[in-house]
Order: sequence, then structure tokens, then C-alpha cells
Amino acid sequence: MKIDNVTTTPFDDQRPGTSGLRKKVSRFTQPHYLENFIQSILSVVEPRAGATLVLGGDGRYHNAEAIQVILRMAAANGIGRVLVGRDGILSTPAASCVIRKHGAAGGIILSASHNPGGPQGDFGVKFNTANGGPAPETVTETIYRHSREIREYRIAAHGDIPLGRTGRHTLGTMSVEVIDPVADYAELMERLFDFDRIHALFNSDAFRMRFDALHAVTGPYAHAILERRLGAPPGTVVHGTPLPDFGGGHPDPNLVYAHELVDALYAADAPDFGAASDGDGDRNMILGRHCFVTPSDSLAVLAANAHLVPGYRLGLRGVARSMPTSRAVDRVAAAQGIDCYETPTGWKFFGSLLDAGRVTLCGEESFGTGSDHVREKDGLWAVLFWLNLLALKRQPVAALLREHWRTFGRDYYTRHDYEGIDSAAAHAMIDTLREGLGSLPGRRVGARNTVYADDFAYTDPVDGSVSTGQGIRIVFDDDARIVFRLSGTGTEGATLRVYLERFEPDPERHDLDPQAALADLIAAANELAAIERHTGRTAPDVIT
Ligand code: VG1
Ligand code: CO
Repeated sequence: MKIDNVTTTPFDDQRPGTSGLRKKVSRFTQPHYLENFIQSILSVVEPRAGATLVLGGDGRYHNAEAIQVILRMAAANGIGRVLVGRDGILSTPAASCVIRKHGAAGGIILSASHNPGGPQGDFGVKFNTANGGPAPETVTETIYRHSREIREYRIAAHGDIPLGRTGRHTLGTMSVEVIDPVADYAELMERLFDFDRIHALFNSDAFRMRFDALHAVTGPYAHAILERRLGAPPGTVVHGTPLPDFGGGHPDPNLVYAHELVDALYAADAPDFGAASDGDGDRNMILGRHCFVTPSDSLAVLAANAHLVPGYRLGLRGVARSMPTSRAVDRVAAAQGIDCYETPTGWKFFGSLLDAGRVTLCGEESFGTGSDHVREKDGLWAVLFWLNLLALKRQPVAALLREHWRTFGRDYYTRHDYEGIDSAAAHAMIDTLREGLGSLPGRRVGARNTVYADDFAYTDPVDGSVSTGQGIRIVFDDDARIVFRLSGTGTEGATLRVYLERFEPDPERHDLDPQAALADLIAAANELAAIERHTGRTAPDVIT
């Protein structure tokens, strides 16, 4: 095998964000851009000679070409075996599953997740370590530092490997195994959930479901698991073929971007259950007939009922949520007498807690839920969890949710996103907020008094690593809360996220529209941060 040592110069913008490195396709396809980053990963991680690497992506534009480059670089860097999904497809949770099951040294996932794809869209690279989870910050920072100094990368001179059929190929001394992207994952799901009961649910006339794969990676998984294994009627899965540009849509399962599904679930002849997933299959949105379950509530409902599901019948060791996620799950943890951890945004912070056996379930308000079955959030897993509960309880989603609130109270919750704002203005706004934190306690805002304000910092209780600057949080005397942070996944300007929540114990008041229930907090957020003055925006672009 001929190996080329290619001379290169560093790019200065290869610092991974909340979840991997994400850039416009036009940036990622510049000569040497992808190669520099991949070489930085391989040089930093230094897998032992002959190690196994998992490789796949969400099928977006440039997926196929990037996979061939990475295969050649893996061979040149001494990798012994690559497990690659057929057609270059692997969802993020499936990649995590495959890494763990086959003892791989790590995995490379090509995805910009919920960001749009296509030639004008985004591309991304995530690196996961041997535990199957996103590389922790210490690793991503080392990769970044390496990318600032890189002078050379190694690549094998070799033709493309055919990926259209499962089977084994060789690339020099490296073996390339093209695997079924669904098989290992489906087998794991079957061990966690009561497939017989879910099958019976789909066979009863009383239940109809619509799953919208948004032309992203979960299509093949949903067709195989929901329709073929669990007997859901064909047509249950819509937009199930992954497309390089996601059909022109935004593969983000929320009330705005998955509006077709939302409309269907609020129609007169709505199905009983609706769900969607994002570009790389790690997010989920849960809907009932005329009902939307916030991700924060979904996590709490799953935690409260986990013992009913085969994979979790022994109960939960603990739970974790990202800081901006509502405190609904905290109430369940308190009732069960288990620990509840509050981590910074991003799945990488759950890894050490999961590895140490401190938590079983975790979740984020951004439509991410997961457990210790893999080390990523897992969209279809959450959908199957809900299906298992619905198969047992045989009640509408709305009734289940109402019952949950009656027991635990309701945490009214919303997130307002201001997208593509001027980066300097966004940072100035956060800096001003941070500088004013000390004067906030005691200050009256609307009808509330501020009791606590900080810039969230986190010390990992397992490995002691510290992460600072993770979001401004402001807590009021009725325990209502506002959080401000800037997104770490965007590729254009800055995105401001404002998270708002308040607790309502009274079941008589559990029927409000969240925007109305939170109207005074929304006004308080604008007053505190002077959003309009800093950004020129009078309303958010996306409300979830
Ligand atoms: C967003 C979400 C965060 C999530 C991350 C990756 O990050 O808020 O909760 O972990 O996306 O999800 P940010 O920094 O833009 O707020 V995915 O499905 O895009 O890998
Ligand atoms: Co994702």
C-alpha cells in the first residue's frame, strides 16, 4: 500500500463546538480541510496498531466522499479494521452501539445533526471514544490544539471501496467491513423493550402512529423496527428515505421545523401518537393526539415509569439533565430517592456519570433523551420507550401527561431562539449580563424578586474536570428561572437561546398555553438582557 505524506497548513477554525466540528459545506470541502481535522483526531487519539474504528454518517451532502477519504486516512494511520455502515449510513446512537458492541477504539460520525444539509448547508464531524460517547472536552481541546499546528497528514493511495452491499474488503493492510447499519441497534432495542406488547398495540384498531423521519438518517431504522419488526402498518413512517439535502427541510424535530407532523397530530382525524427525529437520529419529538410533550416533561415521564419497561425494571440509579432543561425530572428523582445531576449543555457531559454507573437516564431540553444503553442521546429509543408505556397503559398521551402533572406538578417551559444574530452583539449582551450578575439578587423584575444569579460552572463529580461559562441563570423568589446562553452548534453568526420556566403545582391551572403561562417571565427576560437593544430583534425566530 502506497502512503502519501501530504504537506498542509493549519486552519484556525477547527475547534469542536457543543457536538463536533460543524461548518458550511463550502468550508469543509476546501482542499485539506477535512483531512487536517481527521489527522488531528487520529494523531491525538493514537489508536493502537490494528485497532477497530467505526465510521458512518447521516447521509447528508458530502457524506459519501468524506467516508472514502477517511477510510484511506485510517489505513495510512495504522487502523486494523473499520466497521462502516452500508451506504455510509449510521445514526449517531447506532454508531455508539456499534462502538461498544465491537470493542472499537472509537468512531467518526459525519453529521451536522439538526443543521440543514445540501451544497449550501452544513457538514460536520463528531468523534466518539471507546465508551461510545462524544469525546470529552479535554480530548476535543487537544484535537483543536493539534489542528493549529498540523503540517502533514497521511493518506493511502487507493481507489474507492464499494459501500452499497454488506461484506468485507481490504484497503492495504486494513480490513473494511460494510455492516448493516440497523442490525446491532435493533437487537439492542429488542432487549430493552417489550416488542410483543408494542406489536399488539400496533395490531389493535385503536392505535395509529405517524413517525416523520424528515428525510434524515432514522428512516431506515424506523422502517425496519416500527414497520417490519413491530408490525406498524406501512405508511406509519413518512419521509423515510435519507436525502443529501433532507428534501430541502431543516432536520430538526421541533414545533417549527416538523410542522407537517405537528399539523397532522392536531388535525381532526389525528393519529394517537406522533414522533420525529433529527438529521443524525439522536433527537426525538413526542406528540400525542392534539398534544405536545416537551422534552423536559418526556424525560420526567420516562423516569417516573421506567420500572415498567423490561430494560429498566430494576429501577434507576440516578438521572441527569442539562442545566437549561426544566426541573421536572428533579421532582421524580426526589420522589424516588435517587440522585439528580445538573450538567452543562451537550451529551459529552453525561458520559462520565453513565460510565461510573451513577445515572441510568439523562436528557436535554433540546429534544434529546437517552440512557446507559449507549453513550449518545437516542431518538428512536425514546420513541420505543413511549410506545412501550402506551402499550402497557392503553391511555392517550395527553391523559398520561396530565396524570404525571397531577402527581408531580407542572413545570411550564419554553425556549426562545434568536438565530443568525450578529456575533459581536450577542457576546456583548452576554458580557453585560455577566457583569451585572452581582447586582441582581434582591432586584425586583416585574412581580418577582431575583434571589440568585450566576454564570453556570460545572465540576464533573467523577473526573474532577471543570467547565465554566456554561450559561447565565437567574432564579426568582417563586423558583421561576431564566437561562441565557449562546449556541455552540451554529455555523452563521450567533444564536441566542433563552430558556424560561416556572412551576405550577395546582392541577386546576395545568391547562394554560405555555407562552401565556410564561408571558411575564418572557417580558422579564427582555428587560434583564435588553435583547432588542443589543440584537435589534423584537421576537424570536423559533419557539419550542
Ligand atoms: C444544541 C442543543 C444541545 C445539544 C446539541 C447537540 O447545542 O442545545 O442540547 O446537545 O445541540 O445536539 P447548542 O450549543 O446549539 O445549544 V445534536 O442532535 O445537534 O448533535
Ligand atoms: Co442530532
